[in-house]
Amino acid sequence: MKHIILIIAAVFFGGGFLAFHATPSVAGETTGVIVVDMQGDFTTWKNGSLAVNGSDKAFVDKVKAATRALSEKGYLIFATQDWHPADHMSFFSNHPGKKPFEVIQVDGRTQVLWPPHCVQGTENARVLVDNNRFMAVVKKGKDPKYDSYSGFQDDGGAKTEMDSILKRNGVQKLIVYGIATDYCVKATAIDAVQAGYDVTVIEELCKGVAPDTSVKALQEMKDKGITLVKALPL
Ligand code: VGL
Ligand code: ZN
Repeated sequence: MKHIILIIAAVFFGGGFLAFHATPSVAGETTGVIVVDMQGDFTTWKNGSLAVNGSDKAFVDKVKAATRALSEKGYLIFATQDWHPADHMSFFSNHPGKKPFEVIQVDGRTQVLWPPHCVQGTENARVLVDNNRFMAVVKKGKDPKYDSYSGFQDDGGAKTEMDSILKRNGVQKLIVYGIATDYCVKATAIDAVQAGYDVTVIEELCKGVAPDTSVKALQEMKDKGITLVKALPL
């Protein structure tokens, strides 16, 4: 009986040991992946209210395939999810007389007024990549008073649980991609590099709201020390 328990324990802990070492890491550096805001409302595929150019089914399928491949190689996969209450301050409809994409000042901050999108509990707020791939899905933009492009913190400075979840999992390097290049991908990647992570953004797995702001966003990320690669080196 004792032997059987020992064998079971050895198999169990041995398996855990192998699984741990199967995680891609160089000199103890664990790499995580943040899949940013892959939600129906940002895609043309799902007729989203804030559909970003080029976010058709083929693009979403490419992101899904890349995420699956990274997951199967043992990378730790995380996601962000834009998750707004209906009375969110970023919706133009909550500002009488304002139009979609108008820019206003709120407490000294520049705010783009968006069409209502990613309203909590709605079909198009769902993350389009299979949920069982993720170690954690970090919701953001829940406070009606603040927008939150970054997966790490909102515009009022309130932190999400992203940094502590990554730290708890030993993550030091991050691969970041998703929607939108010029807003949530940019803000998440920049906050990640500022929090001390080594960050790589995969360009072909991102789509932007507008070409000019997307070009600027890529340059800004590069200037902040983020590595840009066209495609996954897989
Ligand atoms: C985003 C605009 C408003 C994004 C979120 O995911 O980039 N953009 N909310
Ligand atoms: Zn939003």
